[in-house]
Amino acid sequence: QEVDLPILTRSADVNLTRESFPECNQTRLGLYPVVDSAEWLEFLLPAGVSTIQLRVKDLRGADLENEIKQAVEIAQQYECRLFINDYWKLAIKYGAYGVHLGQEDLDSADVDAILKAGLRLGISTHCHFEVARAIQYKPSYIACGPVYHTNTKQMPWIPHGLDGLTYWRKVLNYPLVAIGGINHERIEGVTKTGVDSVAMITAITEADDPEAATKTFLEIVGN
Ligand code: TZP
Ligand code: MG
Repeated sequence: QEVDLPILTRSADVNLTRESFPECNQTRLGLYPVVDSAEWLEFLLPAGVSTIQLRVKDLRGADLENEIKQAVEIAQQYECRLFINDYWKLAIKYGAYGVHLGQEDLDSADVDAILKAGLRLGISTHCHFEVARAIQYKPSYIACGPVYHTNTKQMPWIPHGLDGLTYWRKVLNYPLVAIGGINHERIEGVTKTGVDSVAMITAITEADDPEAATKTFLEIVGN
């Protein structure tokens, strides 16, 4: 049987603003490369990157810990905001700037411990439900994706496109990171939506000249 579902509308007084969430980081993050080794930090930070994420998926134990420790040391040397993906305990242990968590990580991570230790929190989202859930944690930013199709991560989500991103920008007055399939051709359009930051993996790590690509992206997005 078909049921008429109410259309949910957002009234002006439930606008989600930065001011409603004083815990959120007011800093505009700018270009936000996502890399899988500390070595990438050595390479990209001298080029002017000031926000970066270490997303290691293939190391365990001492190797993993070492990679995180090294990355934190390099980031501190360049006063760069380093978010550690997934490994929030190690991020706390080594004093990273922040932690980036996916929705599945939220089930097990101790978000209070992260925030109490003074680390920032970033959360991945892909739909209304996840955005609503993420906001309850009062993160420093919300990552919204995929903006475009990406080969980097298998996901069941239909890309938002620029229209979707413009929508999120309009309804979320909250630090917003765009991610997914963003490259040279697309970065200007993405930046024009007014997002606070543009995250990229392959457009930087698989560029013929990652340093030159990074510098070009920095000119467009800032840091
Ligand atoms: N989350 C949403 S899209 C994505 C992640 C981790 C992958 C982004 O990689 P790329 O290579 O910039 O499309
Ligand atoms: Mg994760």
